[in-house]
Amino acid sequence: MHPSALFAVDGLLTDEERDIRQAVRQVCDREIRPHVAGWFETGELPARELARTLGSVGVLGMHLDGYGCAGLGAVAYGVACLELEAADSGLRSLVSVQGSLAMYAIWKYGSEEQKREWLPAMAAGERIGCFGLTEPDFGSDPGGMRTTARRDGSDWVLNGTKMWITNGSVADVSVVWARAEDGIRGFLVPAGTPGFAAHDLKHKISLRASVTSELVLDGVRLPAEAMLPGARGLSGPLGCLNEARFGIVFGAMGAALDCLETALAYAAEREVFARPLASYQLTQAKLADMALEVGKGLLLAVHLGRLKERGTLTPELVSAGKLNNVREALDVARTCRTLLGASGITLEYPVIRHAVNLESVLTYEGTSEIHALVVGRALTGLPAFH
Ligand code: TGC
Ligand code: FAD
Repeated sequence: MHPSALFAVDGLLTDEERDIRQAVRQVCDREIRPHVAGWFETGELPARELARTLGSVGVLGMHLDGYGCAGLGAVAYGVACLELEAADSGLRSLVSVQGSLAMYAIWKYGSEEQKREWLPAMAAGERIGCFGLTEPDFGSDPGGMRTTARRDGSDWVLNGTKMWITNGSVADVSVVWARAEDGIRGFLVPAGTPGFAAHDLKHKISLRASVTSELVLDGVRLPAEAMLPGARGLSGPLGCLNEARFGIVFGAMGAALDCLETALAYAAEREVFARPLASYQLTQAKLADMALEVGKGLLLAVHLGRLKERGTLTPELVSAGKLNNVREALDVARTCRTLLGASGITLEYPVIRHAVNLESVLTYEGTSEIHALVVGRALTGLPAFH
């Protein structure tokens, strides 16, 4: 039995959602799976080519309406994230940052001109975006950011450094959050603007099939129209994070499912003490526990998706979903790794790649501790961040 069949989760999807899931899986099987271990090993990703491929199947900004976007539902977007992350978290990251962070920021807070200029090309994968919130000294606490936006006549001048930015050096446009006189504001910084530079961060041992960069803003001069008019305060960037975190609730279960499928197949083939590994009670207990966690995680993801489609999904629930599903996916990946023995540490199987990727997923888009504190605040009414 396929692990996701245990809880009959497929039956909760519409025909359209199942078709989308199948279409994304086919693209991953054709364009990503044969190469992804190699990209991970070399730490090099053909991001531009991949963006075009992903744009051609319509997954970039697929949950947004208009401007070349498909306007699909939350669960449809979720199952696409699931299939992408079953291939590699880095691919889901590319899509999350493009669609849920950069495009969403423009779609939600941008002017009509900004939307028309950027969204259709970004949906097609012709242009890439990134989202610069984190700084070297302010990750969990973005409200402390030091990047500033100062008025000079009608222009803006930006100074500061952003750190750990996915798609940074390949982006045509960076959505940069900076402190202005009236609070935190978002700015669209086109690549090549004088004073702007992006440097890739090397020596990662997680999320290697993903571009991660530092953004340097040294007196970057922008016209007045570069500011996103609809966002003021921390609620601007945090509103985008809700979108991307939602995709991860599904995505993490994709990585977990890929590990579980690999471990099931391996345990059926591998003989230890003259019997298949799968025939031992200890193995079956591990497999059963993992199938339960994946099943529960999928049910939670679909439930949150349906709430989002009804407009009743709250940030606390998104935090609960991200906290649970990433934590459990990482646990599943580590347990699957044990079932593969020494083979589990090689890139011949996807398991260790998923496990080390999920270490990043546990940290970005709000660490597990931050999400626990968000849920804790919702339960007690007492904020414990400071
Ligand atoms: P706090 O006082 O709670 O709130 C400040 C303002 O923000 C509003 N707000 C939210 N709005 C929308 N959605 C949410 N989830 C929101 N949470 C808070 C809040 O209502 C308030 O609005 P207003 O109008 O009253 O001013 O803020 P705080 O400074 O105490 O911080 C709260 C905390 C810690 C939860 C928040 O700072 C946080 O979430 N920190 C984690 C930062 C984070 O997740 N960074 C991610 C960077 S992007 C990334 O990692 C991309 S990875 C690549 C990929 O996705 O693949
Ligand atoms: P810190 O905030 O310094 O946290 C260190 C530890 O302290 C963590 O365990 C944390 O949970 C804990 N901690 C923090 N506050 C508290 C508290 N109040 N109580 C208890 N414990 C606490 N950011 C972007 O803006 N855009 C991107 O595209 C992006 N992509 C990323 C890609 C990768 C591969 C990675 C690894 C990160 C990316 N990030 C991005 C940054 C990411 O969002 C931050 O790393 C994350 O928010 C945590 O910030 P930090 O690393 O500064 O850790």
